[in-house]
This record gives sequence, C-alpha cells and structure tokens, in this order.
Amino acid sequence: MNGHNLISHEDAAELGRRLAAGDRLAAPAALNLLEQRGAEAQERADSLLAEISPAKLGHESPGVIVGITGPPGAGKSTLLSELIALWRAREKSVAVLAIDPSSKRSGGSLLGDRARMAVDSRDDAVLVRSSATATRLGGLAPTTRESAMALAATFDVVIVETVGVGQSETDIAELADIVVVIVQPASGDVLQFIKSGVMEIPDILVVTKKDLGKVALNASRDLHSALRALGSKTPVLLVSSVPPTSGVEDLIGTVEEQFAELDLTARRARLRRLAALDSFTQENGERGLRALGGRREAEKFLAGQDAALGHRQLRQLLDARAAAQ
Ligand SMILES: Nc1nc2c(ncn2[C@@H]2O[C@H](COP(=O)(O)OP(=O)(O)OP(=O)(O)O)[C@@H](O)[C@H]2O)c(=O)[nH]1
Ligand SMILES: [Mg+2]
Repeated sequence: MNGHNLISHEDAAELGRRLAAGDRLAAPAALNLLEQRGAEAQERADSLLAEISPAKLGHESPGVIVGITGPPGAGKSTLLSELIALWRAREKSVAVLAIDPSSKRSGGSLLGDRARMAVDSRDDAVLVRSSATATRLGGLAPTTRESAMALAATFDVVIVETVGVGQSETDIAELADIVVVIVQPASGDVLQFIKSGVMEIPDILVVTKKDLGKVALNASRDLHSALRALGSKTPVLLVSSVPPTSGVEDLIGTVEEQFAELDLTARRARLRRLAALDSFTQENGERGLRALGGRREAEKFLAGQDAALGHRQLRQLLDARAAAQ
C-alpha cells in the first residue's frame, strides 16, 4: 500500500479509542486501516488494536462474532438480510464482513449480494463490508480476524460470512464466538458436508429453504442422525428466508443463548492462541513446530502466557522461543 495514504499513529490510536467508546462512525476508517498491508500499515493497525485490546478495555470486546459459512447458493446472503432486519428490530447494531473467496466471483456477485442484502444505507447501526481478502483454499486473510475484533468493540453483532470451501470452515472457527454452518437441502450437499469431517466445527447447523418441504426435512433428519452417531448435541435449525420467513427468530435466539453461556474470556483467549500457533505453523512448517518441542509443548507454552495478549504478540513469543532453541 501507498505510504502516503497512511494516517498517523495518533490518528490510528484515536480511531481505536473511538471504537472503544462505542463510536460506530469510526468503523469504516478503522476497517480501511486494518485492511492495508505492509510493515508500516501493520504498525498503525497495532496502535489501533491496542486501544481495543482486552488488556486496555479490561474485558473482551463485547459484541458477538458470528461466523456464517456454507456452500455457494446455499442461501447465506438471503438469510443474512433477514438476520440483519430482525436484529435491527431488536435495536441491535449489526456489522457484516462478507468475504469473497475467489477471483472467479467478480464484482458482479458482490453487487448481487448487496442488492440481496437490502440494507438501509442511512442506518449507521448497520455496516456491510464485502472484501476479497480470502486467501488460499478459501481460507481467511489474517486481517479478517482483526477487522472482526475491531467491529466487536462497537457493534452488538458482527457477522463474518464466508463461502464454505476447503479451509474456510476451520478458519472461521478460529475467529468466531459462534459458528453457524449453512447446509442447503440437496442430498449431495448434505452428504458432502457429513463426509467432509467438519461436523464438530459448527455450534449451530442451519438447513435453509425450509419452504421446499420434504427435501428440507430429510436434510435435517440426515444431519441429526450423523450428529447423533458422533454423540454431538449441535442444534439443527430449519429456516426459510423467503416470505413467509420462518425459523430466523429461532436462529437468533439460539445464537444469543449460546453466546450468553460462553465463557467469552476463555474462548477468545483460546482462539488467539490457536491463531498464533496456526500462523506460526503455516510459515515455519513442521520444522518450526519441532523447534518449539512439538505442538503439545507449543500449546502448553501459549497457555502459560497472559490471556489478554493479542494473537500477534503471542506469535512473536513463539518466534522468539523457536529462535532461542
Ligand atoms: N426457496 C427458497 N429459496 C431461497 C431461500 N433462501 C435463498 N434462496 C434462493 O437461493 C438462491 C441463493 O441464495 P443466496 O442467498 O444468494 O445464497 P448464497 O449462499 O449467498 O450464495 P453465494 O453468495 O453464491 O455463495 C437465491 O436464488 C435465493 O433466492 C429460501 O429460504 N427458500
Ligand atoms: Mg452470497
């Protein structure tokens, strides 16, 4: 990124303070800053993030981060616009980060999404940001985590929407408080999901297009029995996002219930440690892990660090430890 476009450290910190104070109007500029790459931009991002860190706030960012993932065409965007409307009706502010995974999906699909998410542009309690920041195999860019955290400082609900291909389910599980996986009622889709070995990732499973009737009921039944075989109690909800909508209230209720029961401090600390170890491993491979004495040792080391440390600080500690071996 062009250095001339960078704001000063002071301005970056001020953006962070505004977010911490609940000023949603600071969010777009904060996201612009966090999405910039390069060492200098990273330092500015750190100044912003320090202001909304649990160490500074004295608690975790209070908004719920909901990850929503599912295959193309499953009905994610249509469901999202219903979720936004219902959460707004409950006077909750909502931010959406829609992650576009591939160059194949051009600006056209993003525009289509925006049209499908019929959002009132004058409502500053709703922010929708589409970005093409996904990386390899549909995985999320590191900046997505930071953007989500920044938004959770000031929005009640932060939704990260990704197209479920390959890496994205696991990545979303490393940044979201509640992971919602969308399955559409087509037998191929349901089977593929069951076979994909990621059944333990979702906190909530949603079968869309309930209005299609029997095929949706069958999908839900198949998922239930696959979950039962695993001894999993993950709820399966049926929703219809086209009028007359149904099940969307239940989904909101379930998200809020699970979030209320979460030990947020523990969950977020665990996610930061996971993210730190993952980024370390991606860069340094198995050899890097061996330098840390193996994954187990690395996890133990991380668990012994201050729970309020950010994932990048934890990553630096891992780097230093590996270098010292
Ligand atoms: N019958 C029915 N159709 C639905 C429902 N929800 C979505 N659809 C339709 O399914 C198609 C795909 O919906 P989207 O919301 O664009 O799905 P998506 O998961 O966002 O798709 P991508 O953005 O391509 O990944 C559209 O034609 C929708 O109108 C539903 O509840 N019932
Ligand atoms: Mg979509």
